[in-house]
Amino acid sequence: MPAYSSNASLADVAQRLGAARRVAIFTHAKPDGDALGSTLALARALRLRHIEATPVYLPPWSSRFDAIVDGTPVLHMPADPAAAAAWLDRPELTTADTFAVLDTGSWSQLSHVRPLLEPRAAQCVIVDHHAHGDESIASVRHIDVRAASACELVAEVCRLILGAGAMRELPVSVAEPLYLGVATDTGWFRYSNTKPATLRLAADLIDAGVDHNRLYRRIEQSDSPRRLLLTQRALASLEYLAADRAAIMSITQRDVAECKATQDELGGLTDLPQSVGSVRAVAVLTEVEPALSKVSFRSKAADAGQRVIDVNQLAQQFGGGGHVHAAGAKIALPLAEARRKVADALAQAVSA
Ligand SMILES: [Mn+2]
Repeated sequence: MPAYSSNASLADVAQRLGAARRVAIFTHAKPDGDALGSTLALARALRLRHIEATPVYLPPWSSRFDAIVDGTPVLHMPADPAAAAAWLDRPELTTADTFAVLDTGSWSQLSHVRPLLEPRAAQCVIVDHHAHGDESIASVRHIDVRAASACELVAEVCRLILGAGAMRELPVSVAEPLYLGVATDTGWFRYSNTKPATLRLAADLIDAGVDHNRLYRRIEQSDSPRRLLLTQRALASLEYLAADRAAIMSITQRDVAECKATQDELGGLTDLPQSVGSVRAVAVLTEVEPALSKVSFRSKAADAGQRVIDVNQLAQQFGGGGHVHAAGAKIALPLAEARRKVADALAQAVSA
């Protein structure tokens, strides 16, 4: 695995971005709350300093985030690869003097914008909390795997850019997306990555005026009726492995079609099997195409005397990656075959 580490402080990053004139901000494909929150907070902080900053989102986009974006200028890249390639010629992108990549540092997550970013590495800044990535993307990098979310790091960058004495002095327009990332990447403060500093930052952001329950309703309580039907299909496919120590589920394209669901309604299904006491790790597969499947892995933190189940390692066996307790991969196999291979690897991981 090539090296992926910091060569700059958050103050260096803030100084670099604060000196820019026009900034294009990128994050991983299929943005989650942390990806959206970190990019939106940075764009709003820079705009308050009269720097033209534009977040760019790679599909698929979750419509529940529209209420969070709330009029801030953002760009959505077209899903069609040919259209996406032509789209990269937009002046907002080609005339930017600085590029920021947040909550990822991996070409595999940025493949559609690689032709734009690769020749501009000298003008590019990464702020990330993932364990693996490609240093070649950016000449300025701040990578901290101890951070529970990219927003924990970007909060400090925003504070410095705005010259705020404390986080609770941030404008609410910046504090709100930061809170979104801090909350969602910690499973609303339930996951093992939640630290005292995470909760202190969240408290400061609420002091800054964030309506945390409104955010919770927008993000966690806004599913369509179809989504619960899809959950029913996933549960119908549930199987326990290795004496109930792991659980696996899968969703077919037919399930998605029959429930009239959309791609962005597939996330979060990994939470359900983790409600079972004996289950230590979970895999959920989705059929992307007849010969392409996607798998999401989750594992619970180890209790005293238990071995850590590293799903990042498990995902790497399938050409993917992520974090110790949350990772994923794309597998070029039909769903049934992918499910058998994942089941074997998962059973071994929780038994070994
Ligand atoms: Mn993140």
